[in-house]
Amino acid sequence: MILVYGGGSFGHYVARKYIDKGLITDAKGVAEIHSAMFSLTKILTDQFLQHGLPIFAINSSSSFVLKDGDLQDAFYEPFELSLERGLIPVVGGDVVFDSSSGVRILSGDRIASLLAKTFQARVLAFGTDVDGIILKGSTIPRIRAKEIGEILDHIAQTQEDVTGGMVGKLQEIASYLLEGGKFAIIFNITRPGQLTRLLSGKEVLGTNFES
Ligand code: IP8
Repeated sequence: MILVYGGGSFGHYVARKYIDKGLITDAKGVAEIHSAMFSLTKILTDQFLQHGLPIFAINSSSSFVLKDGDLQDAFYEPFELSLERGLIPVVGGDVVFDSSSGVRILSGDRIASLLAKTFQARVLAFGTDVDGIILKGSTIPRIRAKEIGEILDHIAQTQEDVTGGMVGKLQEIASYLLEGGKFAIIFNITRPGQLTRLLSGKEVLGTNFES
């Protein structure tokens, strides 16, 4: 298992102050966002350690470099080696360098999809605080890759999240499935037992995505 987390009230709150057309050019802003994500990483890793779990934080700013917003370089070896050595790698959305200019936010959603593709994950699972994609009050149980465009027309873009919220997740899932990914799910990680069920291969309440 590789864990990926988003910016939540740490990264997005600070990033909103500095981001302009996807770029952060103010060095102080870059440092502040990075530091906010460090604080979140510390809280997360402390929680895992308190439960006796060998969590191992990997810095996304040192693992990924973009060019014009697209992935230019990725250093996956620390992920591979930590899995091999019995550690649980964890990485978060963060500021990453763009070799063309400035610094951009690389979302946890994008990182999760890159890692799932690279390590041929059984499932790319997005744990959220809702029961999946909800339209007219009900969770859509299954969506095929080709239907995602139509679903996107009905989903509202959030202002709080600099990387697109649920829209960003759907776009990421669409390209993951297009690039050969097998299975993705958006589920409610705040419901007790759901993650355990998912990791044991059992069905959970959520929206399942297949190519
Ligand atoms: O919440 C964004 O990650 P996301 C990280 O996965 C920052 O989009 C720094 C806002």
